[in-house]
Amino acid sequence: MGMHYYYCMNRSGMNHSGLNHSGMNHSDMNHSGLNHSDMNHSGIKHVGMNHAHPRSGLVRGLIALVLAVGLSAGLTGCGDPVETFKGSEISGTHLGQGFQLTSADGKPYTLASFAGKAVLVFFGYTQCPDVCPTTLAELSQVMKLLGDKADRLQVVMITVDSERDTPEILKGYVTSFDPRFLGLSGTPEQIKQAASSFKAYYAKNSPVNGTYTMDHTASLYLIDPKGESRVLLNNNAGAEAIAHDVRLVLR
Ligand SMILES: [Cu+2]
Repeated sequence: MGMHYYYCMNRSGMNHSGLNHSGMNHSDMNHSGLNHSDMNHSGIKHVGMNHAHPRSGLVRGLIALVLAVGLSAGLTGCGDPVETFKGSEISGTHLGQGFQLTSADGKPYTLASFAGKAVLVFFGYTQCPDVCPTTLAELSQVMKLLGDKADRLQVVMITVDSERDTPEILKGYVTSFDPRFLGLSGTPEQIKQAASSFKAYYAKNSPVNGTYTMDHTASLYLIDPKGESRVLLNNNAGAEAIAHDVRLVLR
């Protein structure tokens, strides 16, 4: 099963073109027409660079395919289109490695804290007028769709607005959508580091009438139970598509 899985990864990993079109499209970057193209492109390049041996991967993938066809019966998997991620594959990018943040109860978290679970990470803030509440509602729907498997998924919202989002406010906000959701915060420096580890963007807008909004990347990052970043999903991908990809990384 392990080997089989590996080949599946390589096969989907070969399709880099998907990232250019659906990976981090600019609608993800919501709120205003900022130019994020540099960041987007570096993220995409990073994906490509990490596939250091595409050719040997291709050869091995083909061998696996021949073996799978030859051995045939009983083996489902690589050839089955149902197993393709709905989001964009980001395996090998190691996005999110190295962050250190804190929950409302003061517990420190890194990606390793979630070992054995799939993790859906996104950046946001509790006073967000539209994108964040919509995303959280969608993710609470994902939890329902997953049924028993929801216990193997951790949804994590990382605040980009530590100025207003105290750990308690953040916790109250995310758990109002699902009591299992986790809000993570940290010092401004830790949040900056977390965002940069995901190649995520955020910025505070100029205050209007005494209040302000934040721009932020709205993509969902799906991490597998081994702590590897696997899929980048649009925040509006839909609960079905998100649940599908979560099930896939939980196999
Ligand atoms: Cu938001």
